[in-house]
Amino acid sequence: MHQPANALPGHAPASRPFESLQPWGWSPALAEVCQDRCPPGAEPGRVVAASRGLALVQTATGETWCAPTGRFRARLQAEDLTLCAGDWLLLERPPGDGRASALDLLPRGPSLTRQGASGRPQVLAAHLDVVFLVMGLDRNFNLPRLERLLALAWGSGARPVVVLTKADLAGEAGPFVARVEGVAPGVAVLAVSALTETGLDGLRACLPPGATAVLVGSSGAGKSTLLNALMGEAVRRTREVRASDGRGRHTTSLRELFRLPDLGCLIDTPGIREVGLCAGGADLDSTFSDLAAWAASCRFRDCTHGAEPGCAVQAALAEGRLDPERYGHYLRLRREVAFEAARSDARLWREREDKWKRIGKMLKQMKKERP
Ligand SMILES: Nc1nc2c(ncn2[C@@H]2O[C@H](COP(=O)(O)OP(=O)(O)OP(=O)(O)O)[C@@H](O)[C@H]2O)c(=O)[nH]1
Ligand SMILES: [Mg+2]
Ligand SMILES: [Zn+2]
Repeated sequence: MHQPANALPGHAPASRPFESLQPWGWSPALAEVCQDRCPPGAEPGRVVAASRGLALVQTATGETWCAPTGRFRARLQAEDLTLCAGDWLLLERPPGDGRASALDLLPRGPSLTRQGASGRPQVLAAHLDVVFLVMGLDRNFNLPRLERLLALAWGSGARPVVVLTKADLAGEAGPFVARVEGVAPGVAVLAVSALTETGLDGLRACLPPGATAVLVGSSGAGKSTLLNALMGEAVRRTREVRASDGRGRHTTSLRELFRLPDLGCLIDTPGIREVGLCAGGADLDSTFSDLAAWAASCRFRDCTHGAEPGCAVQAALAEGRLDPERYGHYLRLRREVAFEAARSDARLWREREDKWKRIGKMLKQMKKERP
């Protein structure tokens, strides 16, 4: 499946160690952190895929499965972290073929985070340079959903790029591109077809060697098909969308990182059913940068752009410069982020109270034992 970066067995040379990980996204910044945190005998590796506490990791000498040590697992649990594709780990390998142990997680760079089903933030992919927001030019085309994905992508800290796939089905892609540009100020929009291989160079240009991107979008958008086209071989299964409603069949089930020949790394993800926004993972100011620009001249600094006097956003609405529908979407997403922030605050408070209750009980118990 994945080609080892360096086919020779054994450890990388001590001078400029782990250089062979550069095509996998290893950077001087990571090397610096690693120097501080890597215990002797341990080495860094990038998570290619993670599932049920196990991670498939690319190291300087090849691919290996690993599981967190008990101590590291406890830390992950305490900090509410789950390993994900794109993470950088420090691991230790026993001599021979035994399974490696993960010891530590290097601080995550830009990562894509959504509100998980459990009400907790869920990191989908880490150490990203680019987020490809994939939408098909068939019945998959849906601007409100794209706005939500844009909020996540901007929140990641990586660069969002909209990829309109299946351009071969659209006839003229120009009008679609223009509509997307209307809701995505400041974002590059590419129209591509994996079928006819048009526009793929635009994607390649976003992914030089050493860079990492993730493909996100709903099921059936054509994410895995794009990955296969860029890989030059079918590494992932793809399936036609249902004829009845044009929806995908959730063909991809695991988030997985691939190294593209002569390019960077690309993480394919399963179709997102619900794009839940969370307070820490979404960035509405960048998503609605047109509104944010007007908001700067509102009379009140904490203007909510509702009924306040001197509201520049309301003025833009009244003068027809701001589309009422876009304003409505903005309000809806803002409410959602505020709700999730409040919910997460409540959860943190509950956890803190529980912790103090436990400590109180422990103290009582200790007093009983040693009066
Ligand atoms: N005509 C045309 N069809 C495409 C293109 N790209 C993808 N498709 C088709 O769209 C369908 C869905 O593609 P997938 O790549 O499986 O979609 P996905 O986004 O990976 O879906 P999930 O894995 O379920 O999230 C398949 O039948 C593809 O052949 C394209 O550029 N042109
Ligand atoms: Mg897929
Ligand atoms: Zn205002």
